Amino acid sequence: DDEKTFYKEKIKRLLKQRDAVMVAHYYTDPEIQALAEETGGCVADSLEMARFGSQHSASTLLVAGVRFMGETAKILSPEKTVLMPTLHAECSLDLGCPEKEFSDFCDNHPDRTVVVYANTSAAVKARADWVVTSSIAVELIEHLDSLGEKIIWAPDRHLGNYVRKQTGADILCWQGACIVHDEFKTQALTRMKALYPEAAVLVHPESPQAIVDMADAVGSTSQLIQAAKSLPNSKLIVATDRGIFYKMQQACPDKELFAAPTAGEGASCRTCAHCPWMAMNGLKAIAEGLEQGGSQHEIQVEEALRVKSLIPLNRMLDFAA
Ligand code: CIZ
Ligand code: SF4
Repeated sequence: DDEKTFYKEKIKRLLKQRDAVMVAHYYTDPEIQALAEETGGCVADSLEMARFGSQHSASTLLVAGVRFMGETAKILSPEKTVLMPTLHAECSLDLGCPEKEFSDFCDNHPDRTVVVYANTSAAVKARADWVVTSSIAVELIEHLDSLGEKIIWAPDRHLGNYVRKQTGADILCWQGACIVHDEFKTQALTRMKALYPEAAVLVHPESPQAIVDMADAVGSTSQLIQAAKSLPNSKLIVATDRGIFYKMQQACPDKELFAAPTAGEGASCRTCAHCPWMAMNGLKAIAEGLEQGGSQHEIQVEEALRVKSLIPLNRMLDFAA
C-alpha cells in the first residue's frame, strides 16, 4: 500500500545518499528481505551477514537483524558506520548470558576451551577462545575434540546437547535457550506429521532435543534451505523462525511449506515461530535508522573490547573459509 511504498522509496534514497548497504537476516519479515535483495544488499545467516558486510565497499551498513549481528559487523568493520533500525532488538540467548556470570563460570573451569555462539554480546565473545555459528558448530567441535580439548559451550543448551550427541565431545553447557525454537512441541508435531505423512521435517538445532529427534534434516538456516531444495518431498514441515519461508520458498517454489506447531492444541503460543526482536526491523524503523543515525541507531563497540572480541571471531571466519 501507499505507506509501504513511501518508506521503501525513502529507504532506497537514503541508502544511496549514505553510501549504505542493507544486510538482512533470514528471520526478518519478507518485505525487508525483498528490499535488501532489491537494493543490492544481502539476506543471510549471521555468518554470511558478517562476511558480506566486512567485504562490501559501502561506508555504512544497515543491519536488519538483532543487536549481536550489528555488533559483529562493527567488530569486523570498525571503519564503517553500522546502523540498526533499533538498538532494542535483543536475543534471549544474548540476554541469558551476562558477561560477569559467564566469565566467572569460565574461570571455574580453566582447563576448558571456551566456545560461544555468535548470538552473544561483544563482551562474552571477548572472553571466548572461539566464536561459532550453527552452520559450522559440529565441524568445529569435532576439530577441537580431535585435539583432545574439553569444551565450555554457551549459551544455547539445545544446540550444545545436539553438538555433544553428534561429536561425542566433552561439553559443559551454559543453560540458555532461544524463546522461538524452545516453543516447538512434540505432540503437536506428531499430529501434524500424521496429517501430512509425505512431508519431511526440517529442524534448527536450537530446538529441544525431542523435536530434533523427529527431524529428517537438522541444520542452520542456510543448511535447512539447502535441505529443502535437495529432499525429494513435496511438502516440508519447518521448525525454525517462519521468516525463513521467504528464501526457502524461492529455493523450492513448487514445494508446500508448513510451520511446525509451537504450542499444544488449543493453547496459544508466545511467539508463533517468529522472533519478536527480528520483527522490530520494520520499514519505518529502517528509514528512521538511516535518516537519524546517532545514539539511537548507531552501534558502537569500545576499541579495547573490539580488538579482544575480534580474535575468536577471526578464528571462526578462518576456520569456515
Ligand atoms: O536463531 C538465530 O538467531 C540464528 C539462526 C542465527 C544465525 O546464525 O543466523
Ligand atoms: Fe535470538 Fe532466537 Fe531471536 Fe534468533 S530467533 S535472535 S536465537 S531469540
